[in-house]
Amino acid sequence: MRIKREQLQLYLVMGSQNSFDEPAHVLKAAIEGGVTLFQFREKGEHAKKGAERKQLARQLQVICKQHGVPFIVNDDVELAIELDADGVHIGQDDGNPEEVRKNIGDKILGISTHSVEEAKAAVAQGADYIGVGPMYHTVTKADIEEVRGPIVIQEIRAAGISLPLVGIGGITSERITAIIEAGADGVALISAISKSENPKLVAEACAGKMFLR
Ligand code: 3NM
Repeated sequence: MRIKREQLQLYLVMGSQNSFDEPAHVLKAAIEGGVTLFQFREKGEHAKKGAERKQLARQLQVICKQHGVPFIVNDDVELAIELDADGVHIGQDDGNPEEVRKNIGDKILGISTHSVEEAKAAVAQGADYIGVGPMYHTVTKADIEEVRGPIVIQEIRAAGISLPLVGIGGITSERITAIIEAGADGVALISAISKSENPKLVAEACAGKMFLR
């Protein structure tokens, strides 16, 4: 087991484009509030590039290390290897998972899925956990799939897939219970925490919803 289910309980995904405040401040506060896993997702129109992007990744990785929170890199296998990150998270269009696994060896591999079929494929491809989304409508990601909600998680569990799993997309603290009850081990959030005025308080509220199963 490269990742424990408990580590997926409250998964913060963030890049500088997602926060008004310094990402380092947001991350520290969110970890204090109970975030258990972090994904560096510096992506999109306003994302940092090159050396600046790498510098931010290192800064956030240090904060994660100081608090014992695994640091996952979105998409960029090369960066994950260079920084010796704890893992990589890839989407359906981000390259061949088997190849990624070969390149990252024993690091954590997360795969975004949207259906039972994709979840089955992710298991076969050696994912350590899957993200399932979008749970709800979100403006954070431009190219989201159809919103079907927590029912997709129920379908994945009913198909016998027991892989560690988080729901993602439009999740707020009020929506966590439905996702956990559907069979998720945790939730992945961006804006509810990263764009909050008080990330620590929001993370605490989210963490308080996690001890249900
Ligand atoms: N992936 P927020 S939805 C990064 O459906 C991402 O796979 C999704 O941001 C998917 O918590 C999403 O602000 C955005 O809604 C999540």
